[in-house]
Amino acid sequence: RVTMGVMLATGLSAASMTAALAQDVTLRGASMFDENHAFTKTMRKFEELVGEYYTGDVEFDLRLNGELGVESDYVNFLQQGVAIDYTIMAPSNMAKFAPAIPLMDMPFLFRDLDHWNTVLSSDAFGPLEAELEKNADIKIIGYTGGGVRNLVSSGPIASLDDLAGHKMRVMGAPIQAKTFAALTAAPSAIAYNEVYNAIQSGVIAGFENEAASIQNLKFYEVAPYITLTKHTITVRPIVMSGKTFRKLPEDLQAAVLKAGKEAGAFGRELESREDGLKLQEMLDAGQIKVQEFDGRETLLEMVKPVQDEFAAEIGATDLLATIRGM
Ligand code: MAV
Repeated sequence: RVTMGVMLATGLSAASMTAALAQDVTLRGASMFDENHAFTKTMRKFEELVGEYYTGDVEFDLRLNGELGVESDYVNFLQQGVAIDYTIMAPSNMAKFAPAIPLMDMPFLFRDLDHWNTVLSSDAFGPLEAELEKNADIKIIGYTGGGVRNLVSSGPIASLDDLAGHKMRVMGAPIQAKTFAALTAAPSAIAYNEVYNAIQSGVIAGFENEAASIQNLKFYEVAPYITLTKHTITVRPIVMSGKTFRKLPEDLQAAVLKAGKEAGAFGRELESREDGLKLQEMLDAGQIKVQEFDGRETLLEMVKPVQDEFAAEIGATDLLATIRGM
């Protein structure tokens, strides 16, 4: 770290001293949740690790509880380089800037947790990251996630018959709506912070989500039925605005990349381990009713053509084949 003393001794001007001092950086992050959610814990880990790896001064200002909105807002902020510098985000919430990115969190992409782990520890998603950087100027610095998404609804859904015409909220990527439409449900894209009210007022009968978030935002109060379709194991990039990243001193950039990668690994282990426990906690507390879905294998067959069509549309047929073959 360059100190004033060093600068004086080496004859640096007052102007460059001011410039060096002004490099003290504050990075603002956003979470839709409180301190107990795996995403918030992962961002706290990221902050801690950056602090460890960077010798300069860097501060973090993480805004919790959706103070700065939801992911569909965050993606605009990051793209414009305003309001926030980093967050954790569902690929499907970045679709409007990068049409290929929702392949990462497409339902039924992963067979199981092993497959998910294998894909995430490879560089298979490289081309999708490149598209995001080019189109949205958003940089993926790590991957967290590991929650299993299930149907969450105000009434029971036991089988395909109950799913027919089921009014449910999906994330704003076209592939999400197409997938659930292929399963005969009636999906609509609604902002995450409107879901609770939409269910409560009967506009929709449910949505789909993972245990950590159902618990943190108390969705069970309006939608206590969890149907174990286990259709998605979440992939959640830790992202930074390219506009922020480029402004950072080089050694801080290096610290951010290293910390992002490691915080991601921390978050994946945490959320995948806690997923079943959180379901059990809600069950024990009498907050949810959990049931199996009769005919999960059929769902897989129904969505495969939709996946193939989407991959062809975004020029990712080979990539999808590679991921399926891993
Ligand atoms: C969960 O809270 C998370 O997976 C988050 O990343 C998503 O944006 C959200 O669900 C959602 O369904 O929009």
